[in-house]
Amino acid sequence: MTELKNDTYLRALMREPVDYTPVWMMRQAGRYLPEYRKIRATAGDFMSLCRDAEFACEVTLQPLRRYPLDAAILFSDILTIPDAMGLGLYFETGEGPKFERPITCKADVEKIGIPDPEDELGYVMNAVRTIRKALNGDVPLIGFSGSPWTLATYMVEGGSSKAFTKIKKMMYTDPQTLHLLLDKLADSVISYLNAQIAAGAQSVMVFDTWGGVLSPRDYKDFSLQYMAKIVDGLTRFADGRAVPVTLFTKNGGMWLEDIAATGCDGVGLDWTIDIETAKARVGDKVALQGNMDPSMLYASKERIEQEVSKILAGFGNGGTGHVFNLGHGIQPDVNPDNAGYFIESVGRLSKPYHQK
Ligand code: 1CP
Repeated sequence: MTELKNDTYLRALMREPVDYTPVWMMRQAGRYLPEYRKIRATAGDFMSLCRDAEFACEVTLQPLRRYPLDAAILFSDILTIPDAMGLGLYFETGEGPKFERPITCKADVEKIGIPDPEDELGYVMNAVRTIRKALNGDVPLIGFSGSPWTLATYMVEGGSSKAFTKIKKMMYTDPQTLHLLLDKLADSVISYLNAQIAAGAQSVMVFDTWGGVLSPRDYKDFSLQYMAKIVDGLTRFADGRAVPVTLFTKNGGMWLEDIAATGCDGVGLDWTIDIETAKARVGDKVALQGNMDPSMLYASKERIEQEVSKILAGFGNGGTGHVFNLGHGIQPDVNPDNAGYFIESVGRLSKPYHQK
């Protein structure tokens, strides 16, 4: 068992008392930081950065050197699983991720296997072990994965999408094939996240970035059902303490009760729901993570501070069970000083909510 110097993030997710509201930022390692751009240029491309444990460790730690963050997040990507399944991930400059061999039919789905996390995905586990050692118990390390539905959108569309026509066509014309794919993905995510936990991740988060493009019924059948299977299959205790699990469906505010009912510890919120409303609906069952609009970081320091105050007040007194975050990833053209001001404001303004 390792002694953690700052376990505020883990305590808040388990709804235990804390001295202030912990904070981290989705995509906190990334292009808005000049030191990230420098290492990325040295590595050559994004996947070379992920495949090299020393590089991945360095970029994970960069935001922690600048800001008083309460958690580190593994530097990797959700698309490592489909890549390990043989789909051939590549990045075209300025165009985002693409696959050489997308999934088009049942035969394609039948061909793919569950990747071995210590073999095809061994580079991710090496990064987890390297980062955990380098963190030296300062703050906890968050491991992560995409949700089966979100991974499937990239695998069937062949990359990023706006209308999701290919996967929706499959959903409405050949649902069995899609369910077969989602089930294989759920098994892969369980084995991948459990391996991250065994390698040293102290909390895990599932990103369901595209669950919110589904109708309520389809969300339950094609996304939530598989996230619930994942929650059931995860290691929930390691290294002498609980390993909290957070589920984040972007645009999922309608389904908070259903998400909380999976048995997860934390629910990630985007900015399209008031945290006060979310707390009233599910705050007795789960912790909440969020939920400032990432574009607020373009605003003045006064405006950022005002928004942080509103969100803290919305969550209210007895403020445990809140992990402050943005409602989605930080934008690459944000001024790093504004991110710093945001993080510092959460620490300073949240203390009164936690006085005993
Ligand atoms: O340097 C570069 O050009 C690469 C940009 C980049 C980065 C920094 C990509 C490609 N991935 C990442 C890192 C990443 N991705 C992390 C690192 C840890 C951190 O938060 O600091 C994480 C957690 C992710 C997760 C991820 N990748 C998600 C889920 C979260 C979200 O933002 O919604 C998704 C949807 C992806 C796919 C992906 N990978 C990369 C890009 C540009 C995208 C998005 C493409 C799209 O919009 O469809």
